[in-house]
Amino acid sequence: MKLYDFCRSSAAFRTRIALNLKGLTYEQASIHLRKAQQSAPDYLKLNPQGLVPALQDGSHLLTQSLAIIDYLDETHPEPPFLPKSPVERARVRALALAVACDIHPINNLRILVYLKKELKVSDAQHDAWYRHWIHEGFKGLEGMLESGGAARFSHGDRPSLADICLVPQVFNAKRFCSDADLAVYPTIMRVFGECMKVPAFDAAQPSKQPDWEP
Ligand SMILES: N[C@@H](CCC(=O)N[C@@H](CS)C(=O)NCC(=O)O)C(=O)O
Repeated sequence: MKLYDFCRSSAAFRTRIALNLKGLTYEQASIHLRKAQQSAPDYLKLNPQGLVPALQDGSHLLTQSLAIIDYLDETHPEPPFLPKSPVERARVRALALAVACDIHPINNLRILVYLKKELKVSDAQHDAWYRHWIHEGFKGLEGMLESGGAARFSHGDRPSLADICLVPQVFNAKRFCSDADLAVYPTIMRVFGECMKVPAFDAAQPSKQPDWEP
């Protein structure tokens, strides 16, 4: 398998965690977002949305991290990313979607670039935007996690789709929010700490990727 990837992309980071949890080996092709390689004609032929990740599996080219993760879960069922019961599956999906649909998209690179280049916001306004949406999103996520009780991970005692989405979002948050800012989300940060003890999560982090540059 070949993953079209970028070290700092949190959607690609989700996919790396999923591949690692399944114990799958994969080749990485770096699409440098700051150099706008996602908009290069050759890449747009692969993914017309101009986003990473994309995953090539044989003759299949898959896009959208959650669709890729579902595909991996369906083709390699162990360990499963979702619990068995419908109500628990719904909870895990809700936690994952709270990140992937409600937090991540509004702080994505192209949004931030538009704010700066087209709307001419200052650096301070740009950073305020970023932090505002992290806090709005994390307040809700913290409450959703708290209501699930004192599990080791987001749901239960093994990593799920919810953790696969949560960890990259915390990495993103740490770029603009201090540890003190994030300490007001003790459940998110505790679950994040538990996940990072798992080698599949640790190996997927941005600074451990071949295309990492600080
Ligand atoms: N919903 C998509 C989001 C993909 C996405 O937004 N990727 C970002 C990096 S995390 C990207 O490629 N951004 C390029 C850009 O904004 O120009 C997914 O989950 O795969």
